[in-house]
Amino acid sequence: MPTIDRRALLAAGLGLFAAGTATAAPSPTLKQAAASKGRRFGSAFAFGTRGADAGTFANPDYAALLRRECAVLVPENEMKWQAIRPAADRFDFARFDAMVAWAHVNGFAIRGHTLFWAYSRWFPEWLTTHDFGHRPAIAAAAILTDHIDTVTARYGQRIDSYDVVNEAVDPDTGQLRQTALSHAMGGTEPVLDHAFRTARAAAPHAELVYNDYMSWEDRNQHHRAGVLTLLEGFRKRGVPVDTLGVQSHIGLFAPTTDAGALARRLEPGWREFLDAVVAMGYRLLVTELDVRDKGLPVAIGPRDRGVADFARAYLDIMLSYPALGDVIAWGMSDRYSWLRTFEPRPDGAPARGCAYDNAFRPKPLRSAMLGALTNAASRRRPR
Ligand code: 9MR
Repeated sequence: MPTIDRRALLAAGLGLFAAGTATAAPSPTLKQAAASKGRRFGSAFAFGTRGADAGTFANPDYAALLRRECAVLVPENEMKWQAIRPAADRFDFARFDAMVAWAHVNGFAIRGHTLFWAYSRWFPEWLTTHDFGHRPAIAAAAILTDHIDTVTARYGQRIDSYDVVNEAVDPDTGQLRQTALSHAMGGTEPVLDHAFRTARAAAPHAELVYNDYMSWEDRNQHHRAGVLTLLEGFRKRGVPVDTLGVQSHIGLFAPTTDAGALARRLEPGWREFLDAVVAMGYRLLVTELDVRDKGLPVAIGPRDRGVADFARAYLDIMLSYPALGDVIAWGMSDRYSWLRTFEPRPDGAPARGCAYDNAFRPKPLRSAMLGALTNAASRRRPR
Protein backbone atom coordinates (compact mmCIF):
# COMPACT_ATOMS: atom_id res chain seq x y z
CA MET A 1 0.00 0.00 0.00
CA PRO A 2 2.59 2.61 -1.06
CA THR A 3 0.09 5.47 -1.40
CA ILE A 4 -1.36 4.94 2.02
CA ASP A 5 2.14 4.74 3.48
CA ARG A 6 3.22 8.12 2.22
CA ARG A 7 -0.01 9.81 3.22
CA ALA A 8 -0.02 8.19 6.63
CA LEU A 9 3.54 9.26 7.39
CA LEU A 10 2.88 12.80 6.18
CA ALA A 11 -0.23 12.96 8.34
CA ALA A 12 1.88 12.01 11.32
CA GLY A 13 4.35 14.77 10.39
CA LEU A 14 7.20 12.32 10.03
CA GLY A 15 9.93 11.38 7.68
CA LEU A 16 10.84 7.75 7.31
CA PHE A 17 13.87 7.75 9.57
CA ALA A 18 13.51 9.83 12.71
CA ALA A 19 16.90 9.98 14.44
CA GLY A 20 17.20 8.55 17.95
CA THR A 21 19.23 10.12 20.74
CA ALA A 22 18.90 7.61 23.59
CA THR A 23 21.98 5.84 24.89
CA ALA A 24 22.93 2.57 23.20
CA ALA A 25 21.27 -0.60 24.47
CA PRO A 26 23.51 -3.21 26.04
CA SER A 27 24.59 -5.95 23.69
CA PRO A 28 23.27 -8.43 22.73
CA THR A 29 19.86 -6.91 22.26
CA LEU A 30 16.63 -8.57 23.30
CA LYS A 31 15.68 -9.22 19.69
CA GLN A 32 19.05 -10.83 19.01
CA ALA A 33 18.72 -13.11 22.04
CA ALA A 34 15.19 -14.09 21.00
CA ALA A 35 16.25 -14.69 17.39
CA SER A 36 19.04 -17.03 18.52
CA LYS A 37 16.27 -19.42 19.63
CA GLY A 38 13.98 -18.80 16.66
CA ARG A 39 11.75 -16.23 18.35
CA ARG A 40 10.78 -12.60 18.01
CA PHE A 41 10.98 -10.11 20.84
CA GLY A 42 8.82 -7.01 20.65
CA SER A 43 6.73 -4.37 22.33
CA ALA A 44 3.50 -2.46 22.27
CA PHE A 45 3.77 1.07 20.89
CA ALA A 46 1.48 4.03 20.34
CA PHE A 47 0.52 6.69 17.84
CA GLY A 48 1.84 10.20 18.44
CA THR A 49 2.77 13.37 16.68
CA ARG A 50 6.34 14.49 16.22
CA GLY A 51 8.26 14.86 19.45
CA ALA A 52 5.43 13.65 21.70
CA ASP A 53 6.51 12.57 25.18
CA ALA A 54 4.77 9.22 24.73
CA GLY A 55 5.54 5.62 23.87
CA THR A 56 5.29 6.34 20.19
CA PHE A 57 7.32 5.99 17.02
CA ALA A 58 7.14 9.79 16.79
CA ASN A 59 9.25 10.15 19.96
CA PRO A 60 12.85 9.79 18.72
CA ASP A 61 14.19 8.30 21.96
CA TYR A 62 11.44 5.74 22.17
CA ALA A 63 11.70 4.95 18.47
CA ALA A 64 15.43 4.32 18.89
CA LEU A 65 14.71 1.93 21.75
CA LEU A 66 12.17 0.04 19.66
CA ARG A 67 14.59 -0.20 16.75
CA ARG A 68 17.39 -1.59 18.87
CA GLU A 69 15.46 -4.07 20.99
CA CYS A 70 12.40 -5.14 19.01
CA ALA A 71 11.62 -7.20 15.94
CA VAL A 72 7.82 -7.08 16.22
CA LEU A 73 5.44 -4.33 17.31
CA VAL A 74 1.82 -4.29 18.40
CA PRO A 75 -0.47 -1.26 18.65
CA GLU A 76 -1.36 -0.67 22.32
CA ASN A 77 -4.72 0.90 21.50
CA GLU A 78 -4.96 2.07 17.91
CA MET A 79 -6.40 -1.07 16.30
CA LYS A 80 -9.21 -1.45 18.84
CA TRP A 81 -12.80 -0.85 17.76
CA GLN A 82 -12.89 2.31 19.85
CA ALA A 83 -10.03 3.66 17.75
CA ILE A 84 -10.84 2.52 14.21
CA ARG A 85 -14.63 2.03 14.19
CA PRO A 86 -16.38 5.25 15.22
CA ALA A 87 -19.74 3.98 13.92
CA ALA A 88 -21.28 0.82 12.50
CA ASP A 89 -20.85 2.13 8.96
CA ARG A 90 -17.57 4.01 9.37
CA PHE A 91 -13.88 3.21 9.87
CA ASP A 92 -11.01 5.59 10.68
CA PHE A 93 -7.54 4.21 10.05
CA ALA A 94 -5.52 7.45 10.11
CA ARG A 95 -3.54 6.72 13.27
CA PHE A 96 -3.10 3.02 12.79
CA ASP A 97 -2.06 3.49 9.16
CA ALA A 98 0.75 5.77 10.32
CA MET A 99 1.95 3.17 12.81
CA VAL A 100 1.84 0.33 10.31
CA ALA A 101 3.65 2.45 7.74
CA TRP A 102 6.42 3.39 10.16
CA ALA A 103 6.81 -0.16 11.42
CA HIS A 104 6.93 -1.48 7.87
CA VAL A 105 9.53 0.92 6.52
CA ASN A 106 11.64 0.27 9.60
CA GLY A 107 11.55 -3.48 9.10
CA PHE A 108 9.34 -4.58 12.00
CA ALA A 109 6.79 -7.37 11.88
CA ILE A 110 3.37 -6.33 13.19
CA ARG A 111 0.83 -8.14 15.36
CA GLY A 112 -2.80 -7.01 15.25
CA HIS A 113 -4.50 -6.29 18.59
CA THR A 114 -7.41 -6.90 18.55
CA LEU A 115 -10.06 -7.85 16.02
CA PHE A 116 -12.66 -8.34 18.74
CA TRP A 117 -12.43 -7.44 22.43
CA ALA A 118 -15.19 -9.61 23.86
CA TYR A 119 -15.78 -7.41 26.89
CA SER A 120 -18.59 -4.83 26.99
CA ARG A 121 -16.53 -2.52 29.15
CA TRP A 122 -14.33 -1.78 26.16
CA PHE A 123 -17.01 -1.73 23.44
CA PRO A 124 -17.55 1.56 21.67
CA GLU A 125 -20.77 3.10 22.96
CA TRP A 126 -22.55 2.72 19.61
CA LEU A 127 -22.06 -1.06 19.64
CA THR A 128 -23.54 -1.48 23.10
CA THR A 129 -26.66 0.46 22.15
CA HIS A 130 -26.91 -0.73 18.54
CA ASP A 131 -30.33 -1.72 17.18
CA PHE A 132 -29.79 -5.10 15.50
CA GLY A 133 -33.27 -5.05 13.97
CA HIS A 134 -35.64 -7.97 13.47
CA ARG A 135 -32.93 -10.47 12.43
CA PRO A 136 -30.38 -9.67 15.13
CA ALA A 137 -28.12 -12.71 14.66
CA ILE A 138 -27.58 -11.89 10.98
CA ALA A 139 -27.07 -8.19 11.62
CA ALA A 140 -24.60 -8.78 14.45
CA ALA A 141 -22.60 -11.33 12.46
CA ALA A 142 -22.47 -8.89 9.54
CA ILE A 143 -21.01 -6.13 11.73
CA LEU A 144 -18.29 -8.50 12.94
CA THR A 145 -17.58 -9.88 9.46
CA ASP A 146 -17.35 -6.38 8.03
CA HIS A 147 -14.87 -5.41 10.74
CA ILE A 148 -12.59 -8.40 10.31
CA ASP A 149 -12.73 -8.33 6.50
CA THR A 150 -12.01 -4.61 6.36
CA VAL A 151 -9.02 -4.67 8.71
CA THR A 152 -7.41 -7.81 7.31
CA ALA A 153 -7.86 -6.66 3.69
CA ARG A 154 -6.35 -3.26 4.44
CA TYR A 155 -3.15 -4.57 6.01
CA GLY A 156 -2.78 -7.84 4.11
CA GLN A 157 0.52 -9.63 4.68
CA ARG A 158 1.87 -6.81 6.81
CA ILE A 159 0.09 -8.17 9.85
CA ASP A 160 1.12 -11.77 10.33
CA SER A 161 -0.53 -12.56 13.66
CA TYR A 162 -3.84 -11.37 15.12
CA ASP A 163 -5.39 -11.38 18.57
CA VAL A 164 -8.66 -12.35 16.93
CA VAL A 165 -10.51 -12.45 20.24
CA ASN A 166 -9.41 -10.78 23.45
CA GLU A 167 -10.58 -11.54 27.02
CA ALA A 168 -13.81 -13.48 26.50
CA VAL A 169 -13.67 -15.26 29.88
CA ASP A 170 -14.91 -13.67 33.11
CA PRO A 171 -12.01 -14.16 35.57
CA ASP A 172 -14.28 -14.45 38.62
CA THR A 173 -16.56 -17.19 37.33
CA GLY A 174 -14.70 -18.76 34.40
CA GLN A 175 -17.85 -18.29 32.32
CA LEU A 176 -17.90 -16.56 28.96
CA ARG A 177 -18.77 -12.87 29.12
CA GLN A 178 -22.08 -11.73 27.67
CA THR A 179 -22.13 -8.74 25.34
CA ALA A 180 -24.54 -6.97 23.00
CA LEU A 181 -23.22 -9.22 20.21
CA SER A 182 -23.72 -12.44 22.21
CA HIS A 183 -27.28 -11.42 23.01
CA ALA A 184 -27.93 -10.74 19.34
CA MET A 185 -26.27 -13.98 18.16
CA GLY A 186 -27.72 -16.31 20.79
CA GLY A 187 -24.59 -16.85 22.90
CA THR A 188 -20.91 -15.97 23.17
CA GLU A 189 -19.59 -19.10 21.48
CA PRO A 190 -21.28 -18.33 18.14
CA VAL A 191 -19.70 -14.85 18.24
CA LEU A 192 -16.19 -16.12 18.96
CA ASP A 193 -16.42 -19.00 16.47
CA HIS A 194 -17.62 -16.59 13.81
CA ALA A 195 -14.73 -14.22 14.50
CA PHE A 196 -12.10 -16.96 14.09
CA ARG A 197 -13.72 -18.50 11.01
CA THR A 198 -14.00 -15.10 9.36
CA ALA A 199 -10.39 -14.27 10.20
CA ARG A 200 -9.12 -17.59 8.81
CA ALA A 201 -10.95 -17.02 5.53
CA ALA A 202 -9.90 -13.37 5.26
CA ALA A 203 -6.26 -13.75 6.36
CA PRO A 204 -5.21 -17.35 5.70
CA HIS A 205 -1.53 -16.36 6.09
CA ALA A 206 -1.95 -15.10 9.65
CA GLU A 207 -1.55 -16.76 13.04
CA LEU A 208 -4.91 -16.61 14.83
CA VAL A 209 -4.68 -16.05 18.56
CA TYR A 210 -7.08 -16.19 21.49
CA ASN A 211 -5.60 -13.66 23.96
CA ASP A 212 -6.37 -13.42 27.68
CA TYR A 213 -4.91 -12.47 31.07
CA MET A 214 -5.40 -15.71 33.04
CA SER A 215 -2.18 -15.81 35.00
CA TRP A 216 -0.16 -17.86 37.44
CA GLU A 217 -0.97 -15.94 40.64
CA ASP A 218 -3.40 -17.13 43.31
CA ARG A 219 -7.08 -16.50 42.62
CA ASN A 220 -6.68 -17.10 38.86
CA GLN A 221 -8.02 -20.69 39.07
CA HIS A 222 -11.47 -19.89 37.67
CA HIS A 223 -9.96 -17.84 34.89
CA ARG A 224 -7.55 -20.59 33.90
CA ALA A 225 -10.27 -23.25 34.04
CA GLY A 226 -12.58 -21.09 31.93
CA VAL A 227 -9.91 -20.54 29.29
CA LEU A 228 -9.18 -24.29 29.13
CA THR A 229 -12.89 -24.99 28.64
CA LEU A 230 -13.05 -22.40 25.88
CA LEU A 231 -9.96 -23.84 24.15
CA GLU A 232 -11.40 -27.36 24.39
CA GLY A 233 -14.64 -26.11 22.86
CA PHE A 234 -12.78 -24.54 19.93
CA ARG A 235 -11.12 -27.88 19.19
CA LYS A 236 -14.41 -29.83 19.47
CA ARG A 237 -16.16 -27.44 17.13
CA GLY A 238 -13.25 -27.30 14.69
CA VAL A 239 -12.75 -23.56 15.14
CA PRO A 240 -9.47 -22.36 13.58
CA VAL A 241 -7.50 -21.08 16.58
CA ASP A 242 -3.72 -21.55 16.41
CA THR A 243 -2.38 -20.04 19.58
CA LEU A 244 -3.12 -18.96 23.12
CA GLY A 245 -1.86 -15.45 23.80
CA VAL A 246 -0.77 -15.34 27.43
CA GLN A 247 -0.86 -11.64 28.23
CA SER A 248 1.52 -11.95 31.18
CA HIS A 249 0.69 -8.86 33.22
CA ILE A 250 2.23 -10.75 36.10
CA GLY A 251 2.22 -9.28 39.58
CA LEU A 252 3.42 -9.32 43.15
CA PHE A 253 0.39 -8.14 45.10
CA ALA A 254 0.89 -9.23 48.71
CA PRO A 255 3.87 -7.90 50.68
CA THR A 256 6.81 -9.94 49.39
CA THR A 257 10.51 -9.97 50.07
CA ASP A 258 11.33 -13.22 48.28
CA ALA A 259 9.95 -13.14 44.74
CA GLY A 260 11.84 -16.32 43.86
CA ALA A 261 10.13 -18.31 46.62
CA LEU A 262 6.71 -17.07 45.50
CA ALA A 263 7.51 -18.05 41.92
CA ARG A 264 8.53 -21.56 42.97
CA ARG A 265 5.21 -21.99 44.77
CA LEU A 266 3.23 -20.84 41.72
CA GLU A 267 5.17 -22.89 39.16
CA PRO A 268 3.42 -26.29 39.42
CA GLY A 269 -0.09 -24.91 38.90
CA TRP A 270 1.08 -22.77 36.04
CA ARG A 271 2.86 -25.63 34.28
CA GLU A 272 -0.24 -27.76 34.66
CA PHE A 273 -2.23 -25.09 32.82
CA LEU A 274 0.35 -24.61 30.06
CA ASP A 275 0.77 -28.38 29.62
CA ALA A 276 -2.97 -28.72 29.11
CA VAL A 277 -2.99 -25.93 26.51
CA VAL A 278 -0.07 -27.39 24.58
CA ALA A 279 -1.54 -30.91 24.78
CA MET A 280 -4.54 -29.60 22.81
CA GLY A 281 -2.16 -28.59 20.04
CA TYR A 282 -2.09 -24.86 20.69
CA ARG A 283 1.01 -22.76 20.36
CA LEU A 284 1.79 -20.06 22.95
CA LEU A 285 2.72 -16.39 22.84
CA VAL A 286 3.65 -13.95 25.57
CA THR A 287 1.67 -10.97 24.30
CA GLU A 288 1.72 -8.20 26.95
CA LEU A 289 4.51 -8.75 29.46
CA ASP A 290 5.01 -6.41 32.41
CA VAL A 291 5.23 -6.75 36.19
CA ARG A 292 2.94 -5.22 38.82
CA ASP A 293 5.08 -4.36 41.81
CA LYS A 294 2.53 -3.42 44.49
CA GLY A 295 3.70 -6.03 47.01
CA LEU A 296 7.38 -5.07 46.77
CA PRO A 297 9.15 -2.52 48.97
CA VAL A 298 9.11 1.03 47.65
CA ALA A 299 12.93 1.31 47.66
CA ILE A 300 14.09 1.03 44.08
CA GLY A 301 16.92 -1.48 44.66
CA PRO A 302 14.83 -4.27 46.23
CA ARG A 303 11.83 -3.39 44.08
CA ASP A 304 13.70 -3.73 40.79
CA ARG A 305 15.38 -6.91 42.07
CA GLY A 306 12.02 -8.44 43.03
CA VAL A 307 10.45 -7.52 39.68
CA ALA A 308 13.41 -9.02 37.83
CA ASP A 309 13.52 -12.23 39.88
CA PHE A 310 9.79 -12.82 39.52
CA ALA A 311 9.86 -12.19 35.77
CA ARG A 312 12.96 -14.35 35.28
CA ALA A 313 11.31 -17.31 36.99
CA TYR A 314 8.14 -16.76 34.97
CA LEU A 315 9.93 -16.40 31.64
CA ASP A 316 12.12 -19.43 32.32
CA ILE A 317 8.93 -21.46 32.57
CA MET A 318 7.33 -19.92 29.48
CA LEU A 319 10.53 -20.26 27.47
CA SER A 320 10.96 -23.92 28.40
CA TYR A 321 8.07 -24.62 25.99
CA PRO A 322 9.20 -25.10 22.39
CA ALA A 323 5.61 -24.18 21.45
CA LEU A 324 6.25 -20.61 22.63
CA GLY A 325 6.72 -18.04 19.87
CA ASP A 326 6.86 -14.25 20.29
CA VAL A 327 7.66 -12.60 23.60
CA ILE A 328 6.13 -9.13 23.63
CA ALA A 329 6.39 -6.47 26.34
CA TRP A 330 3.50 -4.10 27.01
CA GLY A 331 5.74 -1.09 26.48
CA MET A 332 9.49 -0.68 26.95
CA SER A 333 9.69 2.19 29.47
CA ASP A 334 8.11 2.81 32.88
CA ARG A 335 7.57 6.36 31.71
CA TYR A 336 4.62 5.42 29.50
CA SER A 337 3.32 2.25 31.16
CA TRP A 338 -0.43 1.78 31.65
CA LEU A 339 0.44 0.46 35.14
CA ARG A 340 1.15 3.98 36.36
CA THR A 341 -2.44 5.08 35.97
CA PHE A 342 -4.44 1.82 35.93
CA GLU A 343 -2.65 0.05 38.77
CA PRO A 344 -1.22 2.72 41.09
CA ARG A 345 0.66 1.50 44.15
CA PRO A 346 -1.07 2.21 47.47
CA ASP A 347 1.91 4.39 48.48
CA GLY A 348 1.61 6.42 45.27
CA ALA A 349 5.14 5.58 44.06
CA PRO A 350 5.19 5.19 40.26
CA ALA A 351 5.13 1.55 39.10
CA ARG A 352 8.37 0.09 37.76
CA GLY A 353 7.12 -2.83 35.69
CA CYS A 354 8.99 -2.33 32.41
CA ALA A 355 12.49 -3.16 31.17
CA TYR A 356 13.64 0.47 30.94
CA ASP A 357 13.16 3.26 33.47
CA ASN A 358 11.79 6.77 33.08
CA ALA A 359 14.99 7.99 31.50
CA PHE A 360 15.30 4.99 29.14
CA ARG A 361 18.01 3.34 31.21
CA PRO A 362 17.96 -0.48 31.25
CA LYS A 363 16.82 -2.05 34.54
CA PRO A 364 17.40 -5.46 36.13
CA LEU A 365 14.19 -6.59 34.42
CA ARG A 366 15.91 -6.15 31.08
CA SER A 367 18.77 -8.39 32.20
CA ALA A 368 16.25 -10.95 33.42
CA MET A 369 14.52 -10.93 30.04
CA LEU A 370 17.83 -11.25 28.23
CA GLY A 371 18.92 -14.14 30.43
CA ALA A 372 15.65 -16.00 29.95
CA LEU A 373 15.61 -15.46 26.17
CA THR A 374 19.22 -16.61 25.91
CA ASN A 375 18.76 -19.78 27.97
CA ALA A 376 15.43 -20.67 26.34
CA ALA A 377 14.48 -23.88 24.61
CA SER A 378 14.60 -23.38 20.85
CA ARG A 379 11.24 -22.64 19.35
CA ARG A 380 9.54 -25.41 17.44
CA ARG A 381 8.62 -23.93 14.08
CA PRO A 382 4.92 -24.09 13.25
CA ARG A 383 3.78 -26.13 10.23
O1 9MR B 1 -2.57 -0.38 27.89
C1 9MR B 1 -3.87 -0.16 27.37
C2 9MR B 1 -4.44 1.15 27.92
O2 9MR B 1 -3.68 2.24 27.43
C3 9MR B 1 -5.89 1.29 27.47
O3 9MR B 1 -6.45 2.46 28.07
C4 9MR B 1 -6.70 0.06 27.86
C5 9MR B 1 -8.13 0.14 27.31
O4 9MR B 1 -8.16 0.16 25.91
O5 9MR B 1 -6.08 -1.11 27.32
C6 9MR B 1 -4.76 -1.31 27.78
O6 9MR B 1 -4.25 -2.49 27.18
C7 9MR B 1 -4.88 -3.69 27.56
C8 9MR B 1 -4.92 -4.61 26.37
O7 9MR B 1 -5.53 -3.97 25.27
C9 9MR B 1 -5.62 -5.91 26.69
N1 9MR B 1 -5.04 -6.54 27.84
C10 9MR B 1 -4.88 -5.71 29.04
C11 9MR B 1 -4.12 -4.44 28.66
C12 9MR B 1 -3.83 -3.60 29.90
O8 9MR B 1 -5.02 -3.16 30.48
